[in-house]
Amino acid sequence: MSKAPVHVTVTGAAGQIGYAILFRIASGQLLGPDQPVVLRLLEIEPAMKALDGVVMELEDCAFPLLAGVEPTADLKRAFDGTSWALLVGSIPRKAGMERGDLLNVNGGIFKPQGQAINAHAASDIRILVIGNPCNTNCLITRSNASDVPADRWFAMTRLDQNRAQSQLARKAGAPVSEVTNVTIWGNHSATQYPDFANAQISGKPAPEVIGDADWLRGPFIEIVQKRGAAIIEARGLSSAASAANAAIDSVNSVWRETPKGQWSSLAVCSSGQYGTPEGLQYGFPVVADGSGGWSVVEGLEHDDFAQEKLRVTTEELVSERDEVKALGLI
Ligand code: NAX
Repeated sequence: MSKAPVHVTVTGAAGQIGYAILFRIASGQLLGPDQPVVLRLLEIEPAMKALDGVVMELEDCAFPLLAGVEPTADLKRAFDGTSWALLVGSIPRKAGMERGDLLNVNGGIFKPQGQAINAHAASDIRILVIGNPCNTNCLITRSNASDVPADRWFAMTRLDQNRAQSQLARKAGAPVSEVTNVTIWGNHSATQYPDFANAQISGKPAPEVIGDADWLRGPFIEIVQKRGAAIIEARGLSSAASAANAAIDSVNSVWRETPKGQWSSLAVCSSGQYGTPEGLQYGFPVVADGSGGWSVVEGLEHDDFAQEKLRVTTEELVSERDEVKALGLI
């Protein structure tokens, strides 16, 4: 092993997504097949015993790239010297919970995590927020870590992108690898806009290949927006392996160079692109340069239908931001 290990923090590590992602990180799928990693695993006290079991299983895999594992319920230890923080642990919305309650309870998780990242993480720290509501949880965390530059923060819209790609491929009868340039605009929620109009299938506009505008504007969007609920209905549990997979894809899309002419979906800190309010953690098409830099793809066109979808998802993110501001979380 010639490279120095990179420290990767995963919060909520004893949960479902934790169980699906840790083994993939330790096997080299997050940061590459020659990059040793140290896993820093954060859990709450009641889940520490379960986490110990996961750590035993990690040991039992004898991963050559796994240079260390640090299970902890302490924020300082969890983020000490870490270069990638995958914030998974959160409290999802439960039946009867108002949005304000949800944002407040998550503020109690993400505000101190932001402060701990600010105080203890490595200077090259990058953060991907997966725990829902992930855009606004990311906003809360970022707002409490003022020394970490805004371009280091990402919230996960990649699962929605992957879902949309698969649906388009299926409808077109094309291999999923031929579907590119799918953007999830706005919030990772039921208001997200999966942009079929700018997507491509084998390099051609997806609407032209599919030839069914009604399906694209109706069932397609609805399937993608409600896929999470459909999985809960079928499995009795929320998406975990596909969410872990999307987190791995998201991180790879930040550090690897984006293939020429393509882009991927990430929610990043808006600097006003496409007329969005600055500072929102907003789903955009993003390209990465392969050395840690990235930018939002500009100049994509939106017709009236798309503009209305963007208006709705933007409005939702603005109202979430207003609520967390009123709660004193940002
Ligand atoms: P689980 O309930 O299986 O696991 C969550 C874990 O987080 C638990 O082990 C819990 O003890 C831990 N936890 C709670 N508070 C914590 C804290 N303060 N510090 C550290 N750990 C804490 O949920 P799981 O299925 O793994 O999902 C985790 C989150 O991902 C949920 O918020 C879920 O809504 C969200 N998702 C986000 C997706 C996305 O595309 N952005 C898709 C999948 C998933 O629904």
